[in-house]
Amino acid sequence: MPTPSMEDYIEQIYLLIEEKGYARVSDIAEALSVHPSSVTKMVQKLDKDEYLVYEKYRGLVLTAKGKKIGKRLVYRHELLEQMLKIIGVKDEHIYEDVEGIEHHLSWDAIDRIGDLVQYFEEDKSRIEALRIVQKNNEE
Ligand SMILES: [Mn+2]
Repeated sequence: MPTPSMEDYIEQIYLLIEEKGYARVSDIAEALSVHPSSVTKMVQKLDKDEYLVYEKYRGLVLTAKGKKIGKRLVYRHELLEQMLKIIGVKDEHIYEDVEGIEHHLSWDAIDRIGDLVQYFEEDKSRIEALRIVQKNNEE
């Protein structure tokens, strides 16, 4: 199992490859606000653990295992953003809150949150009903 830090890297590398077709050490460093030397170190570890293949001059490619996990990590991040939005968390808090919780939930909890998001999305009047509760609690 990847550590939280490894998960952040795999997630970001997956996103970069999806968006740009490649992931450079400098892009990863910028996206994660870390020093390029930290990226190089982590990329070597991820290579050793077979999440990716790192070739100094050709760049970096996710293995099937890396892609599979990367896809789930991006899904988890997006699902948690959706959930926080539905329950009415302010936009300016959503990204940081997701970064704070995403590594600490079981996949069971993620699947149940998936059910919850589906429950609200299937019938928007449920979201409106929640907003009424929230409005009453404010007063
Ligand atoms: Mn994330």
